[in-house]
Amino acid sequence: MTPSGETFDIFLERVRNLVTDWLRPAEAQVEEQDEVPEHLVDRMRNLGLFGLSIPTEYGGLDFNMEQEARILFEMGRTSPSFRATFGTNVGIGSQGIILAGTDQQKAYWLPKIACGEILTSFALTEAEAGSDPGNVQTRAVREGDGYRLNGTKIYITNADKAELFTVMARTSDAPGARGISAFLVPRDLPGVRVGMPEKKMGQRGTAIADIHFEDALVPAANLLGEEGQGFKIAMRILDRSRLHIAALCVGISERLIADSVAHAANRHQFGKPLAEHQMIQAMIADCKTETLAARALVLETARQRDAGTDVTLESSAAKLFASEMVGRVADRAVQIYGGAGYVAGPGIERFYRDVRPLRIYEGTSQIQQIVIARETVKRGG
Ligand code: COS
Repeated sequence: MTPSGETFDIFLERVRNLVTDWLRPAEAQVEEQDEVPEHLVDRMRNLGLFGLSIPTEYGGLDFNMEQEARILFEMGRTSPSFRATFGTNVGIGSQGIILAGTDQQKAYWLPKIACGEILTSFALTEAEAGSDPGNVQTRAVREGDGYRLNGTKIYITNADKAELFTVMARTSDAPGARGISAFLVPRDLPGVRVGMPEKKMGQRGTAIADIHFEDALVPAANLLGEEGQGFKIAMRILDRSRLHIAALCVGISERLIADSVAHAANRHQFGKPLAEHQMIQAMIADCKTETLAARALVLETARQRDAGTDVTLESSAAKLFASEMVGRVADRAVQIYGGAGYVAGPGIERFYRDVRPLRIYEGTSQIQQIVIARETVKRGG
């Protein structure tokens, strides 16, 4: 039940309608203007999407991971930039507070995050630390009742608009992961500067930008958890967000299959619809089979997580499989559409570009393979 007494199924129906009636018709506009229109952000906000994972006592909907995955399946059926508007608030920008925040930090920040009053970002990546977060060079040096923060983060999603950053910074010379701490850094703190959004391959409408910390004095009360726990906090945030991204991949794949099938039914070659040509059918069959497998893996992992099981391995497996899978599906969709898949009109080439970073952010496919292999060895099979 949502706080307004709706069942989850009714909520899901409302998400589906939002996607069909409002978001899909605006896809070309978002692409052209590189911006999600504010009235559509308002619709997502009013539905409660910014706080779907946040406990109800802080104004969120407190949906579990399986419910979140089902919402992502629906959101995947449109431009991933819509999902990105609230994705950081639901996951990487808020989960540090939920996992390790003090009562005061939770009470102060979570209500603003849940209702979408503020946007949040997760600031881990640096020039020499992306896949290797143990090498974070941003420094937080203890000074009086705070920390002096210096360093630069790069490629930070939603940094252009976010008002709160979860920042990983080095607080000691302890080797690798052990010297890293997590901080809540408000954007308006003197010494915090956000760079210009990057020009990028896809996902227009979502900005990624640098954040520069130049002698920013962060109050000690903004430390998340204890000193030296930042790496583990980041890993736990990513464990969760990898599953969130995997669910998004499934939704996008389902959209691409629906579009491809519609196109294949309507376009005729050699006197019959494309859908009746066996080589096209083989591509449709592969897309569908892999998507069903990814969907099942995501849902099963989400259920296990909701039951309290450690799903580090399974989240990485879901992210690896689903993000690689949606890349193949987008490639086949272009192939099924032929020339129409290469030109801008039907939006297939846009998805082809939009799905590419899914194999990179929240951990590359190669990082997921490392996690899966290590965990498998640890578990003995
Ligand atoms: N949950 C909780 N703790 C974890 C963890 C997890 N998922 N993964 C690792 N840890 C802990 C380890 O147990 C270890 O603790 P101890 O020092 O107490 O033994 C500590 O963290 C360091 O772990 P490890 O030695 O395995 O760290 P590595 O530097 O070898 O890195 C990987 C491990 C590769 C898994 C990690 O660096 C990673 O996930 N990298 C990708 C990061 C990423 O996704 N970046 C994308 C940009 S952010 S959008």
